[in-house]
Amino acid sequence: MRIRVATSNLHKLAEISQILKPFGIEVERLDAEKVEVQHDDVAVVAEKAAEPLCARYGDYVVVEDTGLYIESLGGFPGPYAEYVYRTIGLAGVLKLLEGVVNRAAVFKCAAAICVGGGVKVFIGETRGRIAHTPRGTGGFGYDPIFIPEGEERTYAELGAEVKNAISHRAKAFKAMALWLVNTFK
Ligand code: ITT
Ligand code: NA
Repeated sequence: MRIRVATSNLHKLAEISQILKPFGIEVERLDAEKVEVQHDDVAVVAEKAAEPLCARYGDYVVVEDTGLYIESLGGFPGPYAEYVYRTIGLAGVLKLLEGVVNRAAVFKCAAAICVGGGVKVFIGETRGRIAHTPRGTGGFGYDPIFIPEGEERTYAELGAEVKNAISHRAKAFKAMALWLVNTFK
C-alpha cells in the first residue's frame, strides 16, 4: 500500500515514511496546492484541506497539520505555529515565556486521508513542556525547545528514532496505519 502526502515539508515526509515503514506502507510526496482554513483545531484544518484534494487526486492522499499549544499563552501559537516560526521564531516564543513557570505545552497532529470518496482524520497528541533555551540538532521546527513528557531532553536532542516512537505524528500515523491495515487487509 502507498499513501501520497500533500506537504511542502520534507522533514515531515521523512518522519511519516519512517513511522509507516514497519506497517509496509510506502510514502510519496504529492505536489499539490492546499487550502488553508483558519481554525483553532488542526483536525478541521487538515480535513478541510484534504477534501478538495480527494476530489482531484483520489484515494490515499493525505494532509497532515500540526499545531503547538502552549498552556500559559492560552494555546498560542496553536494552528499558527508555522507563521509564528517564520516570524518571531524560537527566540520570540522563548521571550514570551521569560519568567513564566508553567511551561506546559502539547503538540497535536491531525492526519486526514482520502478513502472511498470521504475523509478520515486521525489525531495524535504528545504533552510536554517548553525548554528555557534551544537544545539539540535533530528534527526541525520547534524540536529544539519541546521536551516531551517523561523526558529531560528535547525532541531535537532525542533524535529521530526516539521522536518517531513517541511523537504526536507517530501516534496519529500509527492509528492511521492500524486502521488501513485492518480495513484493507
Ligand atoms: P505542510 O503544511 O506543507 O505540511 P508545514 O511545515 O507548514 O508543512 P505545519 O503547518 O503542520 O507544516 O507545521 C506548523 C509548524 O509547526 C511549522 O513551523 C513546523 O516547522 C512546526 N512543526 C510541525 N511538526 C513539528 C514537529 O514534529 N516538531 C517540531 N516542529 C514541528
Ligand atoms: Na502548513
